[in-house]
Amino acid sequence: MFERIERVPGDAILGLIEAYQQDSNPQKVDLGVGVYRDDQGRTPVLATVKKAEEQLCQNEATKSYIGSHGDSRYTEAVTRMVVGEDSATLKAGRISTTQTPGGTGALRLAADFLKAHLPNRAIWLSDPTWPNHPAIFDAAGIEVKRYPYVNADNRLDFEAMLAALKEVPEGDIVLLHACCHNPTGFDLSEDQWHEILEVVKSRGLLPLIDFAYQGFGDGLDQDAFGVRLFVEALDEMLITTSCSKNFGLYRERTGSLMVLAADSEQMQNVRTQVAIAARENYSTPPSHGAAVVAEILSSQTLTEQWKQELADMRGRINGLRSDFVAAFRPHGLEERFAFIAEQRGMFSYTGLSQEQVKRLRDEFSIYMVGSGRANIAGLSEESLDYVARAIATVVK
Ligand code: PLP
Ligand code: TYF
Repeated sequence: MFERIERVPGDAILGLIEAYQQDSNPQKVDLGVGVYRDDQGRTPVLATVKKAEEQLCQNEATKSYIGSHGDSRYTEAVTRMVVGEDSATLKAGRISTTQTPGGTGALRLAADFLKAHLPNRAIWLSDPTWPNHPAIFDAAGIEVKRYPYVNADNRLDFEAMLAALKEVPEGDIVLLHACCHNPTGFDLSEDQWHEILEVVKSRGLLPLIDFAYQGFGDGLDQDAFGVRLFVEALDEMLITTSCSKNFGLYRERTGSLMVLAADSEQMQNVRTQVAIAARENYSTPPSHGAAVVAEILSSQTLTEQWKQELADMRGRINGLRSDFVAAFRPHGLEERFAFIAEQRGMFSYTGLSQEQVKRLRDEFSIYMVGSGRANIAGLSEESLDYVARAIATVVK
């Protein structure tokens, strides 16, 4: 029965991990998969996560299932972190939060919920976006469409984005990246968020904001600007979140789906349907990562320490961005690559072609995604000059 099943290439981003591991060049540099790295190229467990785990190990009383919506200590804490302590929408009981297996699980849960209850609506994604976005919505049976995001000069094309959104049919779903846009690193300014909001309102669109990098751009509150603006201005929207990056919990699969409804009555109705979608998908979420986050966010001391760890990660990335631009100076390319310091989050769309990316890999053992996306956190003070020189070579 399986003889007709064809082999397919795996995820291009994850495939880079293996290719990099097999490269024996001691100068090799991994700018591929989006995980944070320290100056030694490691992705260590955060100290606050270790402490929380020790406490859990001592105190955890059961491994019995948690409910479909997960651990309320976790969901309440992440909701406050995302929408802010003073959110009127939160106080009005209009937000339902469900713990999910990572941000990816939240996206799939959102997709299944939307497919079941709002059929025949397309979802609009930025072009480009994270490749798993179209894959997930397509797999759930939702039609995927695109709005432009960058222009031919590799800059944010806000005018084109806005113009395209003004043409989206009423009631369609629009996916927006809250911050640290993957793969480009280009984020919306506060004014631009306001402009998008006006279009969303006037066309009656349903926003789904993917918030996978809170705290990796400019700060926990700063990165939430667009999300909070929308949460207080709209009756209905969805938010997917992830603790993979900001708590470094990648493999523990820790995320959430938030659904906003017009009033608390509708929120409760929606909530029962999200639970059904979860049950049909994976039943109940894994516990450990969310328990760690709850442990940290319920202790003032741990929270302060975690915020410092997060600030250190963010500071290292933003420092590398300006140092990287400076490393292009001896090659006369500082101006050409100045945009790297303006981008936010782990990723930079470098504007390099597929061919140039291939040369970097073949001739210099520098690995980045074929689209020209580089994980800035994969650089180190030691490799900056080597990478800048290699890029100077392939662009000349
Ligand atoms: N959304 C975006 C844009 C991402 O880049 C990622 C991955 O890192 C996710 C969602 C989901 O991440 P995870 O499933 O690891 O929490
Ligand atoms: O874009 C990235 O590199 C991260 C990690 O299937 C990732 O978001 C990449 C591919 C994938 C899952 C996670």
